[in-house]
Amino acid sequence: MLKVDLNGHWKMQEVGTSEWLDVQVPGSVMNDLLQYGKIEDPFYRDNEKIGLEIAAKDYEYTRKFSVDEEFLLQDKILLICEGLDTLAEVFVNEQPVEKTNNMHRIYEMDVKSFLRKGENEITVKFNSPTQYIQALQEEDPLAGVGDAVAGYPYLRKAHYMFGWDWGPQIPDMGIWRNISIQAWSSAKLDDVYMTQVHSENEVRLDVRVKVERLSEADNLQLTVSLTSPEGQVEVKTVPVSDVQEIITFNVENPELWWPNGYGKQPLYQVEVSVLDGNNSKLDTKEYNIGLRTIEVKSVPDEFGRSFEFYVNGLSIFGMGANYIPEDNLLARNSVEKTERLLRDSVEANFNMVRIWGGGHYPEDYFYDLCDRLGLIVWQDFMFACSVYKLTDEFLDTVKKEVADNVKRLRHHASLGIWCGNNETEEGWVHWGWPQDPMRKTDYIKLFEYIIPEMMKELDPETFYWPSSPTSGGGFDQPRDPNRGDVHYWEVWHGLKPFTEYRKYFFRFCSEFGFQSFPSLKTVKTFTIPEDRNIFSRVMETHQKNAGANGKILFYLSENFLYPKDFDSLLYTSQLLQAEAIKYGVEHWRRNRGRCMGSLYWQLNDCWPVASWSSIDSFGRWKALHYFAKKFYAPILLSIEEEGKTASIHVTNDSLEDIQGRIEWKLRTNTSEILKEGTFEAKVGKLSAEKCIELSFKDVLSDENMRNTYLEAVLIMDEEVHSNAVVLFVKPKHFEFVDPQFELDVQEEQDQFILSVQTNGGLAKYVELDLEDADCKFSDNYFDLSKGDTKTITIMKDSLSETLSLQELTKKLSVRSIYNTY
Ligand code: BMA
Repeated sequence: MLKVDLNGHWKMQEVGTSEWLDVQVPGSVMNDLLQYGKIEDPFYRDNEKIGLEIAAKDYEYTRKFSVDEEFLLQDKILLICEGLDTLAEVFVNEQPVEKTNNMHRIYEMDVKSFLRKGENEITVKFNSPTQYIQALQEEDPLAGVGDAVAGYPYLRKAHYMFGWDWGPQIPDMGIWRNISIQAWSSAKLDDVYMTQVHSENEVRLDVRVKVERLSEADNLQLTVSLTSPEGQVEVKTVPVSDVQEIITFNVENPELWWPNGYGKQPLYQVEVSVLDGNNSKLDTKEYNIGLRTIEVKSVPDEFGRSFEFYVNGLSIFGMGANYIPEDNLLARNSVEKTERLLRDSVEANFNMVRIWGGGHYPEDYFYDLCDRLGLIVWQDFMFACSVYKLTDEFLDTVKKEVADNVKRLRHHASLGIWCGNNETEEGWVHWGWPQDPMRKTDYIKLFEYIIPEMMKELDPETFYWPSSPTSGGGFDQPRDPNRGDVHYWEVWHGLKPFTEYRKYFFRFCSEFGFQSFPSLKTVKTFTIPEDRNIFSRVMETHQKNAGANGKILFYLSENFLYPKDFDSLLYTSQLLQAEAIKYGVEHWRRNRGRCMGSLYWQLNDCWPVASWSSIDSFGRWKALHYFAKKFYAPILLSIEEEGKTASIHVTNDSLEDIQGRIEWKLRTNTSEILKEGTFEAKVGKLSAEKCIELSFKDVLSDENMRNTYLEAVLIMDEEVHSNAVVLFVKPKHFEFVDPQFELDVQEEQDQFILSVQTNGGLAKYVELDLEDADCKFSDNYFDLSKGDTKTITIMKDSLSETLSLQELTKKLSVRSIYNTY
């Protein structure tokens, strides 16, 4: 296989102008214009409008490259475009090669007849995506979300680029993935597909290989090597016949791959090569695989219909969040940024991420990271919240998109489920779309017939689920709380109180969420001081969910006192969000067994915005992410308070039965102990127990409820494993006292150690922060009683800049809810 890499230096211009810019490919139009200062930062203040101005025009990219005689002599020469966004016309030496209409596809174009020896030229012209969809939408309108440019379901381009209820309307375009020309003769690897059969202490790995070969090629050999995590290599060689070859390895004592929290992530390497008669390699492909089974079981049971992930036969409680694209300008994505995001997910004890259907299929490195980190991937196909019209042309491109991506991703250890779409069945049933029977039939055809039929061929090993949420399909009550997965939005969109979560025992809650503002540091990046009021035009531009700033204020009025300033409002909004999600997750984890998963909406942001994310677009952890680290801990103590009673629960998602001591204290606002108790608790592995029910009817009056709280800790091997504090009234009615913080900072070689104490009484939601610098605290937004010392570490490598002990101490601030009013 010979290759001419076309990544790198290209020229770009707006069609019809004459100023060519020197740019990098892969890249994007808006990123290029931004680099040259031709446009302002579209994320700053209300610059978002630039997005649609740019997207209304056409752009072209061009470069020269050369090929030699040997290259031209090859039998097959293919231009391979791994990602063209989206309406591209490709020319080689001014001759039209192909037109594209799907950014999710990998295009292979035969360019042999267009090339000449020496210098050649390639030009890729991108036509305006907005003009295209507007024309089709005018002819025959398709329903979709109101926050996006109408007509977006017509184009196989990531929907969120056209706007979403957290995303700006910035539909960038360009050559967003690798581009190259590859040439070959005699043979190349066409398709490699691996399956595993697990039995006791053995895994049979079948590597199926299809070789594409030209008629005259014979004496071809196929070699496949399997390298264990320890580096032991087994090689098998077979002659290539005309049919698919199956090379089998029997791996004894396999090292199994497990999701985070359940074991390690050993990876085996598979290398497949086709060799010619002289034993020289014609083509090679490499894969990292994990030996594991992942099944999803959704079967009728006493509650309705289950929804449960099994890994290596073990039933796993899915814990994680929904992932959206990381930027509107795809050129700014990087393996480093994604690695940080996914490592932060693992730090918060995730074992799963759901790739939501309104974005794009992530890069290979995303899945490599999930393989290495133990994150099960819930993979939506890229359809969301919209009506699709299944014309022949649309169906043709969708089928190719499905095949391209399934073949690209099916070998990953982390791949747990394929899901047809996001909320499209629910849209049909609940969102008041015109009930056009043709389009409804299109839905069933695509998601319940065509794609599942393709999956039987392409990846029968991975479970396919037609939509999220669904009870199984066929427009049969997709919101049924007792069947399949559920997106629950009555808290937030329905303005119901957090307590509403406790009314449901969803089988798997794949979406639920609550918005907050990003921190002041992030807000400062897109505002000037005059903008820093949540109802200002600029703040509203960075809030895409209609009326949502009012919603935050509504929930605020239910829970907290009116905050004294803008920054306190941002902080309290994050506390509301963290409390809401914790309320739901703890409840579902207490009901482990009936409910088997919670994925909150949403992990990340694609720009600085008020949203449901737990990590903002700068990678800053909101209060929710610190909360997630605690509420997703494998061993979790939680308190379910109700009036003047409280029960203490322990959820044990570890693989060991546990035994520990639970200590509880009923305390006043100044942390005096009114009542206390200690007891031993035993909780079996992979289960949840209500350990004790406490009634405080004798001690709690309507008056002292306002200054009394319950605290409980789970101690195992003399170490606190999990702790909880509950109030018996809303925080706004609790009589907090001035905590009078005392802070001490010590420096060690790799870390700073902070000790926090309060001299007044209970400090709730204690937030540590650094002025004009970032770092990760080992814990944050915690509760602290008088008399206790909280020790927090800051690893030095998590600091955004090098700081001395003195500088860090100067930048360090601490506050709690008491300090917001
Ligand atoms: C769900 C998601 C997204 C949306 C979010 C918040 O519907 O699937 O479409 O952004 O809720 O409204």
